Amino acid sequence: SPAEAAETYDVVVVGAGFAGMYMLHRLRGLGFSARVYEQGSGVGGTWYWNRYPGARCDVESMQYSYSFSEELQQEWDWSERYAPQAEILKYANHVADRFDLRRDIQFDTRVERAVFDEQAKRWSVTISDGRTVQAQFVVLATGCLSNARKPDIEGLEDFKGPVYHTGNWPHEDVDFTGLRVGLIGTGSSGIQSAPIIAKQAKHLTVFQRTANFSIPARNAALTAGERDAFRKNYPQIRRFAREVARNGIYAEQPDRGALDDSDETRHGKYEKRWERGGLTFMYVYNNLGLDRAANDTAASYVRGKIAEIVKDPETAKLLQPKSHPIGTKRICIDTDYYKTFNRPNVSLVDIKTSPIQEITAHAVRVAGKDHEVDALVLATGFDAMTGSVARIDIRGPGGQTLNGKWAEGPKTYLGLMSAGFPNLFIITGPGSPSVLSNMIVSIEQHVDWIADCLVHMRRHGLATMEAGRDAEERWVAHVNEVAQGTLYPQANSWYMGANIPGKPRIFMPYIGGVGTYRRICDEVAAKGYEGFVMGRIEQPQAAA
Ligand code: NA7
Repeated sequence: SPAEAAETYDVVVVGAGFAGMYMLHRLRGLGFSARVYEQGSGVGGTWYWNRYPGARCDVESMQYSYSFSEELQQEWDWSERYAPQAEILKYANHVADRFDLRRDIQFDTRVERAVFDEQAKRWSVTISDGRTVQAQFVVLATGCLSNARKPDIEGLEDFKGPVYHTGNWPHEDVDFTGLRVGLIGTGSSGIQSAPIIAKQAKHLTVFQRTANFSIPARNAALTAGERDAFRKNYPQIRRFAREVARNGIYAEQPDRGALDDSDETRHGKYEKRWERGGLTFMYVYNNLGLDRAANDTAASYVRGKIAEIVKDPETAKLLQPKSHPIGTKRICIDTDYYKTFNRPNVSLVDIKTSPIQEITAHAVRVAGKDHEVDALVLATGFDAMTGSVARIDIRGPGGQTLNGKWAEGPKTYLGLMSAGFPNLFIITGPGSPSVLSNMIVSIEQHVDWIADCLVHMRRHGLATMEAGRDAEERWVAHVNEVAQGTLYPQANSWYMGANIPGKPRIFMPYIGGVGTYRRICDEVAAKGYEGFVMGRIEQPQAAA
């Protein structure tokens, strides 16, 4: 039959970012046949697409790196405390070469469709070159922030100059010299790119809907001594990141709440953290994400800093976030963001009180005023966590679509599988810590768990595995309950799907912490994959 003639693999992996690459490496090591399809022309995923000026990881480079290979972590030299995009992409390419991954990756290829064949108990996967291949398992390594979202602003199509999205940046250099640039969006991408664009452009106009909190990165070159300190202690550092730290990042863990300290002591601690820079600003106390009054102390400290840095009081006021508790929208890490607004060639336009009316051939119109620009940069974010999965037409037994099932919000068991879709795994999916963690730590945990699971199935002659409906319901309720115990759902964030018109408001990632989550996943596996439903390979019926 044609189906039998088709290429067949044990596993099809969708995406060759950090998740897909490591998945491939593990599968090969275990003797599974695997094929990876990647829509980009190279590896790296997020770091392949997000080439905007200033793109940089906000997790320190010595920790935002694979831990699965001792040689790899000992031999790679990160040059800075926070790696710039180009260096992370170089690292991804180095990994692909070092582990000879490319021969099993087909680039420039999208997975369009995956249909579960109930008879054969395997997936038929249709790819953009028109072919259909068969696989017992499909692993979605599609990334959480990979579906760039263009805003629905009237007239955007009529704009005569170039329009760039930070998440889909051209591979050739973009030069803004002499140009008036309009930047829409002030999340991480806008905040990282504004200072660089401002230095180049004739004028930069930043259109801000929601002011965001940002902490200075204090990026610097890494010294050989700093690198060695990490390398010598990697076993402890990695273990701590996996098992103890809530977010998969090795750092001191707070042991007290913000209100347990006097005003003066607290201020002193915030000062120290601000000087040190980076994400750990938020980990000075253990209740900033839980208690509004505690959170307010950190929020008002940062608002004070903004007022100190930004000279024009009106601009400073606009830049001070007021609509959400600090950290409930992903905190930003910047280099000279607030200072950028002291430059004579930078202006800030509030589009919260009066939204952009329309974009014309040469301008962005706000409150009846035309702000003339020659180029537009959209730093408007992503259809996060579910957007890339939704672009694939996934059909389980009985023809049920994953998009249909997730219409009211994504439902998974452990973020790993969704009931009704056998043999379909998701790496860092909704319902797992994913975007609330050091992604590489979460990726490695998921890949290892999936790899162990496939070995278990092979050993026990199991053909299918699926999330049980009850287990899934309980997990969804638990994810929701844990989120409701925090301040996070108070913000209109992409964690909540709030940035996409019409997307259901559900807090998607699991906020219970990376260590706790790992223990839960390990216990489930130890209990014979409790909550999952396994199907045996059927004995062939006697032929009639
Ligand atoms: P984000 O964090 O989603 O930020 C997008 C920004 O664009 C944010 O300021 C949005 O305002 C703004 N936005 C989105 N749509 C519009 C429209 N239609 N009009 C005006 N402004 C708009 O994306 P990033 O790329 O910066 O960062 C994503 C993650 O990548 C980041 O959290 C890190 O984890 C790395 P809003 O806040 O919705 O009012």
